[in-house]
Amino acid sequence: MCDVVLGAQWGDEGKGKLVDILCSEIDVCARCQGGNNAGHTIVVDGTKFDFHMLPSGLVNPKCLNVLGSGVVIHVPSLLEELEKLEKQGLECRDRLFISSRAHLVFDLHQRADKLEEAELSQDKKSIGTTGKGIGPTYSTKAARSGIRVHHLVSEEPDSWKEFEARYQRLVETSFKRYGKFDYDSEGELARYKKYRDIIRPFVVDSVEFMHKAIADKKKILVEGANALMLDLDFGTYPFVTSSSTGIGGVCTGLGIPPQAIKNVYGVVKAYTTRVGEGPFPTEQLNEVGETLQDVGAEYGVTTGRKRRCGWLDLAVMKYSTLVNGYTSLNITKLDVLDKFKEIKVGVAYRYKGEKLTYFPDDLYKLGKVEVEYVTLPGWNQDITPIKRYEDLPENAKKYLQFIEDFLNVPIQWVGTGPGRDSMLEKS
Ligand code: 2SA
Ligand code: GDP
Ligand code: MG
Repeated sequence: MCDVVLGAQWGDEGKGKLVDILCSEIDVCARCQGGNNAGHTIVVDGTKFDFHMLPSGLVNPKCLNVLGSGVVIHVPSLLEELEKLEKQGLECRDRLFISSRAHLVFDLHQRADKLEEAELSQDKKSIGTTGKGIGPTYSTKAARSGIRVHHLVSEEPDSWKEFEARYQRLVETSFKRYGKFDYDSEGELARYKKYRDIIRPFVVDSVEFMHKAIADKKKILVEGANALMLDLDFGTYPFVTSSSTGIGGVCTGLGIPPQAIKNVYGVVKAYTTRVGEGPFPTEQLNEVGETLQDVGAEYGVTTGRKRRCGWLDLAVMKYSTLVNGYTSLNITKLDVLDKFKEIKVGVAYRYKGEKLTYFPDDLYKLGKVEVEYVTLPGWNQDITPIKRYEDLPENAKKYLQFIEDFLNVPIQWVGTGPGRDSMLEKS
């Protein structure tokens, strides 16, 4: 059976940390969507590991790691990340498996990403992407002109010729769309010719790999990247990423049936952050937001951008719970709220004075809602040394109970710091 870790808000909830902790008892850790736009920071005994493209399960030496067919792969970044992790002492090469069906991200896609953003910015409508070529790669995938890993590593006669032809078509389509720009396509092709042999040993049919692992009763953990509110269908479109970041992406990105999924862990930051543009109803453009940003060290792991901050939004969480069906929650970064005298929680939206009973599909509406808040007392205590849930201050427990009651989903873990040992399990 597979368990799944999913981001429940706008990302950076601390999924990587939970994945790392769970992976001590996991045989296979798999990513099903996204690319190196993701950023997961894991802290082990004071050493910080940053993951972008690779699964966080690599920190655990016994865990095998898979990049599924729904993932998009920028080969040079993957190799760079691999080398960096190896320099930090992680033996990764024998434990990494890449789906032959995954699509390749070329530098070309990254250029297109930036050109697209520049175009949108003229009307002040940029998405605030990470610039990693994610949108353009999923676009070429959907347009059926993308290039997959098996195209790169094939040893069939003429396969390299076919790869070159597909690549040239991508370049030409891009020139048609954005106008001809200066681009070293020959240089890129030459690099890919070398990557063929480097990448080939990692490549597997991930459908076969996953189903064998299921049949062998291996413990599998799926690591979600980004989060539900960035989902292409269910997020705050168009201010979203271009993959299925919710529960659906697990099946479409790994080729496993829903019956194979057991627990769905929703990772929820005790407040809310968002990086990039788009509506954010509980955002605090004031001292509260600045304190959350500062105390929570809220900077993008991939781009270094400051994350926007605000109160926990349970209207978002209610919607996210509906779509993903969490079986339990991990509330993270509770320690960041330690010094607040009062803590607000968004519980509902009003539009034109009327309470909304659903999460708005239309960004125009979402941008205009008024948030109804409940104010809860803070605990004004450093909770970082606490090692048992029972020992949390009463007001912290009340805050957590409020979330649990509102969403009707049990809280299983509470994060009180970035390290592995700063995770309280609720019995
Ligand atoms: P993209 O690059 O096409 O996926 O961007 C589209 C939107 O998705 C948001 N997005 C993210 N939001 C939070 N965290 C992400 N990962 C990095 C991190 C981000 C960083 O862990 O900090 O370093 O800036 C991530 N990746 C994509 C993005 O901001 C756009 O709103
Ligand atoms: P992810 O994308 O969901 O994996 O999250 P990120 O790694 O992008 O961002 C979460 C950040 O918060 C990382 O720097 C973590 O080390 C840190 N973090 C995770 N859990 C906690 C926690 O409970 N408390 C504190 N203070 N930091 C945490
Ligand atoms: Mg992140």
